[in-house]
Amino acid sequence: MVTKIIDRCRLPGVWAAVSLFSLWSAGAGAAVDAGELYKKHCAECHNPDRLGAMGPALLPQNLKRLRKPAAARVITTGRPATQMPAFGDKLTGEQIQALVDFVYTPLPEVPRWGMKEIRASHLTPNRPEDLADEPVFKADMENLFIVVELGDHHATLLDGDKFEPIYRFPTRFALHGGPKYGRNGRYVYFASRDGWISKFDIYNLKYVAEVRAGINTRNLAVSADGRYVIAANYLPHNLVVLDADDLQPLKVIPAADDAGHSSRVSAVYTAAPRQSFIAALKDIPEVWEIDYGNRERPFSVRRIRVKDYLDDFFMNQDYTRIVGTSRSGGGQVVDLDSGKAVDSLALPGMPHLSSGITWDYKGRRVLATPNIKEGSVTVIDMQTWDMVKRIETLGPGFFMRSHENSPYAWVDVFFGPNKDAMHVIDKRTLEIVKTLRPAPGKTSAHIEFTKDGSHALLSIWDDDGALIVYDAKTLEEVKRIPMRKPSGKYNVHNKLTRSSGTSH
Ligand code: DHE
Repeated sequence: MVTKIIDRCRLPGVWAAVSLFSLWSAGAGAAVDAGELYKKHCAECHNPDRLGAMGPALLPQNLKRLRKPAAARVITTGRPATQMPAFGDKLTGEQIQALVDFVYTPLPEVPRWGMKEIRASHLTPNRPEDLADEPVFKADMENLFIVVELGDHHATLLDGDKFEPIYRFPTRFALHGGPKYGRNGRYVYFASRDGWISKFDIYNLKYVAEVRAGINTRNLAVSADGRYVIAANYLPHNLVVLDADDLQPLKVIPAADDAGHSSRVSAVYTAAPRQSFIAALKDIPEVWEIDYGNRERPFSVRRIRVKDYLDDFFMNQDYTRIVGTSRSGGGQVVDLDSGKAVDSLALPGMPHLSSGITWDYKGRRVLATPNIKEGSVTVIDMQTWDMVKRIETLGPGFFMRSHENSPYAWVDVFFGPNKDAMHVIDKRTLEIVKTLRPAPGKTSAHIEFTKDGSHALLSIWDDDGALIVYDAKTLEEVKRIPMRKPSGKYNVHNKLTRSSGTSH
C-alpha cells in the first residue's frame, strides 16, 4: 500500500506550499496490535512508515548491530544520550516484544532514494541573480550566530556584538548536527534528520537552494574550498556529494565494504588541510577518507580499516589523527596518514567525542570530552593518550565548549536530576570553579563563545526556553533572550577558523 504523507516543513512564499511525498506503509505481516502500538508510541519520532524522523529509521537493515533482546531493553529503559524515553512503565513485556518483532520485520518495499529521486527533489526558491552581493543589514559578519530552535523548527540569526536577533526563519523538521558555513560565512547549510539539505544566504536572509539527499540523514560537511557539500545518511546507506553552489547532486557514494555489506554512515567531517572528507561507518569497521581536492579522481574513497565500529569520533587540530569510540566502550587512535590504529584508549563512560575540545595544560595538549553514560569529563594527554584526569560532574553531559581567549571550559549536565546545571571548569587546574543553574528544573545545555571569547551563550533547552548570554570572565548573566528550545548555536568566526574550543 502506498500512503501519502505531508512534508512537515514550513517555508516562506510559494516554496512554503506543503509538498506531498510518497512513502510506503509499514507493517505487513506483523501483528495488528503491534502496528497500533507502533502508531501510538513510536510513529511520531520514528515516522509512521518506520523511515526515521527525530528518531532513527526502524528497519532490519538499520538495526543490524542491535540484537532483539537489546532492542527490548532500549524500549523498556530508554537510550542514553538520545530523546528515546523508557516505556517499561507503559507497556507490558509482551507488548514490548511485539514491538521488537514489528520493527525487525522487513518493509514490503524500502523506498528507493537514488540520484533520480534526489534530482527530482531539488528546489531553488531564489535565483542568485536576484540577490545582493552585500549584506542587507549591518553587523560584524564574523560575529554572527545561527541559533537552531528545535521547539518550533526555526533558526535565529543573532548579532554577536549586540546580542539582538537579526532575523528568525523557519527550517526543515528536526535539524540535527551543526549547520556549516561556506564562502566566508555568507552561506549556511543545514541538514534535517529526514534528509533535507538547505542552503541559506545570510547576506539576503533567504534560502537559495534545497535538496532531499536521503531519507534519514546524520549530518553534513562543507569542503574547505567551499565547492562541495556532503551528506552522511543512515538511509539509504550512502554519502551524497552536492555542488555547494546550487545543491545539485554530483555523486552518490554507496557505503559498503569490499564484500558488498552495506552500512549506515555515523558522520562526516571536513579535514581542511587534507582537502578531504572523513567519514566513519556505523556497521563496518572502516573509516573513509574522501578526496575532494583531486580533480582527476574527485571523491575517490580511501578505506582505513579500524579495530571496531566508530559511532563517534574526534579529529585533532592538524587532522593527522582521529580518536574514535564505539558504543560498546572501546576507544582507538587512528593515524590518517599511515591508515593504522596507533593506540587504544579505555573510555568506559561513552565519551561524546564529536563534542571534545582541546587546550594546552602544563605544556601538553589535552583533549577533554564529556561522557554520556557517567557523570564525568575525561581529560586525555594527546601525546601519550593517557588519562590526565577524570573530573566528576553532577551527571552525564553532552556538550563541552571553550575558546582560545578564555581560561574556562563549560560542560553541561544534560541527563538526570541535575540537568539544569552547567559546570565551569578552570582549564589551568582542571577543577570545577562554578556551577550555574540559570533556570531551575529546565535543561541548560550547549555553550558557544563569541568571536573574541568575551561572552558565552547558553541554551535553556525548553519550549519556553531562552538563550542566556554570560560574561565569560565574571561568569555573570548579561542578557536573556526568550527562544523556543534553542539547541545548538554556531559562531561564524569560531567555526570558520576551526577554534579549538568548539566543534568543527
Ligand atoms: Fe547529536 C551533533 C550524533 C542525539 C543534538 N550529533 C552531532 C554529531 C553527531 C551526533 C555525530 C556531529 C555532527 C555535526 O555536527 O556535523 N546525536 C548523535 C547520536 O548518535 C545521538 C546520540 C543519537 C541520535 O539520535 O542520533 C545524538 N543529538 C542527539 C540528541 O538527542 C540531541 C540532544 C537533540 C537532537 O537534535 O536530536 C542532539 N547533536 C545535537 C546537536 C549537535 C549534534 C545540537 C551539534 C553540536 C555542535 O555544537 O556542533
